[in-house]
Amino acid sequence: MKQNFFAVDLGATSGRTILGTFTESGLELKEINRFSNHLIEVGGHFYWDIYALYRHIIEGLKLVAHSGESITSVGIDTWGVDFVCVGKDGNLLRQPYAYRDPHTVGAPEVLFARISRSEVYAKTGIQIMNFNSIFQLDTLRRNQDSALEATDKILFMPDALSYMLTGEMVTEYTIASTAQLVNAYTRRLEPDLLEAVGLKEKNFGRFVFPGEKVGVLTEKVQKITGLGAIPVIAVAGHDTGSAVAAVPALDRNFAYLSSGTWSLMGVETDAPVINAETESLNFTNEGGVEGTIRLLKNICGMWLLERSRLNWGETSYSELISEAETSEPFRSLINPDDDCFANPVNMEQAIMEYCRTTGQPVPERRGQIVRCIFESLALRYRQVLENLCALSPHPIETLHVIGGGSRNDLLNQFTANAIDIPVVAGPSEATAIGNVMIQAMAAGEATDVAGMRQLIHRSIPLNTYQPRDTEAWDAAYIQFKNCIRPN
Ligand code: LFR
Repeated sequence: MKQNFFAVDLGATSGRTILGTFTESGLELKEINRFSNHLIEVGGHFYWDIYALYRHIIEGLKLVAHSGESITSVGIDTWGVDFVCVGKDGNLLRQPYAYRDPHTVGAPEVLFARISRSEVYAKTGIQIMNFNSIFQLDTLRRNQDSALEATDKILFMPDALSYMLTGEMVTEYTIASTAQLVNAYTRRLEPDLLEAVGLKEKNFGRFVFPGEKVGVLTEKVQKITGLGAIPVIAVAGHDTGSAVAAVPALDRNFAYLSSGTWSLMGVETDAPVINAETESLNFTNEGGVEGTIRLLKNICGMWLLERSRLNWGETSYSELISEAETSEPFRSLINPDDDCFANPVNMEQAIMEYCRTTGQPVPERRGQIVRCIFESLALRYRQVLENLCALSPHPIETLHVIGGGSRNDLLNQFTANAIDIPVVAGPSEATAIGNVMIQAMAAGEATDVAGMRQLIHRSIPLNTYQPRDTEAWDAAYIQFKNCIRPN
């Protein structure tokens, strides 16, 4: 019988549900619903609306039920690090804080007074970013946050939504690894780190790995959706973990760039790579599927454009890209990872201000802003790739760009030019595909990731970009390095 896998893929600015089915010709994906996701600012803090996300998932499930299609299982992936507190009675205690909330600025240094930075990094291999759950939890603890004080269980976003659907509480490994509370070697929650933030293992759900069953839809959910007791599978709950599982590579000699709100650039390894270099360069070792590790770095990605675009009404991406294409090259550059771009009130102004204070021409037109963003991203990719080449256990011959950003021809070409190796772009729905893959493996319809990658390689159209104008990009790289100011 034909098996349909219902993938829920939630990003920081938008979410979608997708029905994935394997056919003779490969993998077929049908989008069921797509919706926006917003940071909600209340009293100077930023939250996510988990109930709205839940409602969209229910809507998606209903749409499939009404269409008469069957669903074999459901899997949920989301962005990393954020979580909800659940009380003893099973109720969610507050909407989850969003990782861009400024309450964690300076939080790592406060924690490191009790447990050193090197010890935290040596155990987890996770790059220090102030929004990692460990720092969020420590901030809430210091602030005597009422939700944390009343919490019985902490559930990460995908696990919290699975809980709302099934009533079962789990802690899935890939999403937990983003928290900086998992030991990279034992692949379990690390008691010393839990203790450092005042928690115990009993404050988390049953620990599971991708492919394990969370539970089945509760009777209430069955009733409102019109579906049966369908299993919910823990996929790679971390979106980047699902996306990288779907890189259409046939060997290991590649780097990937998972391109969405963030640009995640890295390589896949069989074991954690935790040493003095990875620590000083602040590279992360996130947990992946089939025991793999993603040695990568977060780069501020399409967030720069998504946020700038808020000032530009309904202008389409293709219009903005063509305006960038006809703008002057290398007029002004920014460091995409400068702190000033983390959550500015006005992104366009923040970019202009950066150019002004670094003595560069200030972009005035939209096309100039967009060109500045794309060129700066491509040059930052080059910088991170240089580090990766030194750290990676494998040679890097190709860059696979996956995710929504892989549809951006201009940026793909800029990237190939900047890094001077070929860029292979696609699939753009890598995260949903990875999510479906893990469900298919759990259902016995697929055997392993390598086989799935071959299938994606065969059945999804990919575009290759060869490097061009490399001399001009070499000169621009020097210009880029000169415009970087200390964070
Ligand atoms: C991408 C992502 C990144 C994570 C960031 C914040 O969507 O999951 O991997 O570092 O969001 O959670």
